Amino acid sequence: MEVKKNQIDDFNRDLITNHQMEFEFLSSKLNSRGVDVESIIRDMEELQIAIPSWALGAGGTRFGRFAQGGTPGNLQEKIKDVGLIHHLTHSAGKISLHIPWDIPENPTEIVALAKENALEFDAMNSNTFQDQEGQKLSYKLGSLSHVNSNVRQQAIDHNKKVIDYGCELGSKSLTVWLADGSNHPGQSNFRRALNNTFKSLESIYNHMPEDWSLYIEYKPFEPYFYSTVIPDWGTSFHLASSLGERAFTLVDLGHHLPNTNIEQIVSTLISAGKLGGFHFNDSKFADDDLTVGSIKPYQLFLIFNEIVQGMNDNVGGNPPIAYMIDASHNIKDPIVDLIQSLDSIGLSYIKSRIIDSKSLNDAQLKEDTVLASEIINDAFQTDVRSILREYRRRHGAPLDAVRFFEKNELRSQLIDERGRNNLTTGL
Ligand code: PSV
Ligand code: MN
Repeated sequence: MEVKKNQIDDFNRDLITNHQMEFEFLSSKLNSRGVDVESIIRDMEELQIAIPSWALGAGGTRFGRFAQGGTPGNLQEKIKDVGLIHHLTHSAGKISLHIPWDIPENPTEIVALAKENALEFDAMNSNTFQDQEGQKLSYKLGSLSHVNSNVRQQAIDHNKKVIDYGCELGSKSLTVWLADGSNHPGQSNFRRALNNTFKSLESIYNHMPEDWSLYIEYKPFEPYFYSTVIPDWGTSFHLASSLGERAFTLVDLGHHLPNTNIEQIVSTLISAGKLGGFHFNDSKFADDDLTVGSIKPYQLFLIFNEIVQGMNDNVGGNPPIAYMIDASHNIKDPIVDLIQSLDSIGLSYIKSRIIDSKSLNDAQLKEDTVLASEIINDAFQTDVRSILREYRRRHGAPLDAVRFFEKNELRSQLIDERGRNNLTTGL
C-alpha cells in the first residue's frame, strides 16, 4: 500500500489555515520569551523512535488476543508498516528486531527494503524467555543465570547469533531483557544467579564488534514473581559498569514499581554516562504497556526534562539515547496506537524544550520552590501541538496522522491486501 503525496496535500489543505494561525500565535509568544522555536523543530529530526517488530500485530494478554485484520504476516510487511508510520510522522525512522520472531532470512533483501522505507535497524533483541520448537534445553528455570552451564551456554550462543544477524543488517546494539528469576523463596541463590549472569553477559559482550553497545533492561517482576535476577536500575548499572564502556542500562517505563521516580533514575544514569536505551509505554497497574502518555503525561514530560537538561550538560559523556516504543495493543489498531504514542513523545519533548531553564535554575538557587514549580507547570500546560504539526508539515507528513489514517481507510486497504485473519509473529 502506498500513500501518495497528493493524498497528504489534499488532507492538509482543509487544516492548513487553522494550523498556520495557531503556529504563528504560539511561536511569536514563545520567541518573545526567548524560546527558539526553529531550533526545536530542527532538533526534532534527531528524535527518531524505533518501532519494535513485535508491535505491529494485535497484542493481548495471556487470557486472549483479538484479531485486528490486515496485520503483517512476515518481516517484510512489518518493515512496510513501520515505513508507513514513519512516512506519516517523520519520527519513526528505525525498526528493532526480535530473534527468533523475526529472523532476517535474506538480509540483503531486508536491508534494501528498509532503505526503501527510509528505515535503519535499531537494537537487536534476544529471547531466552521462551522455549522454541526443537530447542535442546529448557529455559524454565532460567537462561543466562541458570545453575546448569549447558543451559547458560545455549543462551549465550543464542545472544551471539542475534549479534551476528544484527551485523548483517547494520544494527549496532543488542538489548538483553533477562526474564530469569524465581517464584519461591529458597529456589535460587541470588549471589550465584547474579554471578552466573555477569559471566554470561561478559561472554556476549566480548562477542560484540567494537562499534556495538549492549543495553541491559531491568524489571522487578514478571514472568517470575518472587525475585528477578536484574530487578532494578542499580543491578543493571552494576552489571553495565562491570562489563565495560560499551555496556549501558536500558530504562523501560513499565518496569518499575508504582510511584517510582523514574525521572530521577534517568537523571542519575545520564550523569554517570550509562543511559543507553529507553523503552516508552504507559501503565496503570504494572507492565500493562498502554499508549505512551495516556496515563501519566506529566511523568513523561518530567522524564524528557531530565533527558534534555542532562544531555545538554552531559558531564558523564552519555552517548545518544536509543529510543523505542515497547507497548502492546489490545484493542486499538496497532498503527494508530503507535502514532498516538509518537505524538505523546513529540509533545513531551517539545514541552521540555520550552521550559525556561535559566529562570528555573535561578529559582532553585534562590530556594524559591513556588516559582520553580510555576515555571515547570507553565511549560507543561502550554498547548504545543502546532509545533509538532509544523514539524510534520515541513517533512511532507499529514497535519494529523491519526485522522489521515482513518479518513483514508488505510487499515481496510491493509485488510484487502493481507486478509482479515492473518497471524502476526511475535507476542
Ligand atoms: C517484556 O517486559 C518486554 O516488554 C521487555 O521489555 C522487552 O523489551 C520486550 O518484552 C521484548 O523482549
Ligand atoms: Mn522493554
